[in-house]
Amino acid sequence: MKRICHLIGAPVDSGQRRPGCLMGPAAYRVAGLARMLGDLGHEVEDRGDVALPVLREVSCENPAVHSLAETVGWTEALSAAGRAALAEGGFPIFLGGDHSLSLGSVAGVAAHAQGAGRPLFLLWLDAHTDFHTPLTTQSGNLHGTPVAYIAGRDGFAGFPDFPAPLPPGNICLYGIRSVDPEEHAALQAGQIDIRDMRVLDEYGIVAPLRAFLEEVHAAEGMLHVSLDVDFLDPSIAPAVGTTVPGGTTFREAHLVMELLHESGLVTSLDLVELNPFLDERGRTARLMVDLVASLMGRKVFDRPTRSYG
Ligand code: NNH
Ligand code: MN
Ligand code: MN
Ligand code: MN
Repeated sequence: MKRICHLIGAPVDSGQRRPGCLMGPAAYRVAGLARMLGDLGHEVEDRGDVALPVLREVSCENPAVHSLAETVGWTEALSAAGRAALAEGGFPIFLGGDHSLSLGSVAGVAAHAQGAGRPLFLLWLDAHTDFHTPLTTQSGNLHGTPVAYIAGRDGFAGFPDFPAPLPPGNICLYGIRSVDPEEHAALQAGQIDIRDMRVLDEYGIVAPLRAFLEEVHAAEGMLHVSLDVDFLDPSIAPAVGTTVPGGTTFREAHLVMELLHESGLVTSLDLVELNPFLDERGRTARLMVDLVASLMGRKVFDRPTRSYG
């Protein structure tokens, strides 16, 4: 299926403390993202980088939290950008930027889905669950919070209300291997699907993902995919501030992307946490572009596969 890809640069660095993610959008452009999408037959509109609006003063009871006003500013600006892209019939691809950008990208997508009367599903490809609220985070890094915001947890004073929070059954956290105690307690109490590495080791990459995709298909849902670089094993993707051993391999990650392509269900995408300052001659940026190629239809042979449509 030919898409109109809207590239939305999100040079967000305020959700963590290791400067460099702001260079992510430039690195994806240098690595040839637009050319690759064009070669696959898609239309590409590079909307440039979103700018941070004038900031309001916002405060938080948790003294550990930093860069709150910036994060709220990015949330509002990126939400508007994502919503506009979908309203124009585009397929938004957010070029991050750290994972706090998903507070905005998913809010915009959720607003659109609500208007269109379609349920939204979320596939979170990450080593981490990002299920803190600003009140529970110990690191104070707000890139660890978007899933909680999307699920409608309390504690986001100062942020816009999340439009139509996702029911837990619509969220799948996949590739997980690092969870903080507060996140663990909150997730233990809820019903979010957690496909941690233990599950993927036992059942493989395919079955747990297909089960989730079947649910999206059955509900005629929209599907937002959020791809954190640390979903990948650090040996193949070193350009990230929070490496965690035991991540997905090159082929496992591509297989996830290939299954997503075949499903035809994905309607928006985040590429997050790439820190080009930590990269080795651009290899992580190039791998991320390569994974997007698989998600957008590149394959070795075109043969009939399982279809959901
Ligand atoms: N859970 C940790 C925190 O909140 C780490 C989050 N870091 C991430 N998330 N990279 O994907 O600080
Ligand atoms: Mn993350
Ligand atoms: Mn992560
Ligand atoms: Mn489910």
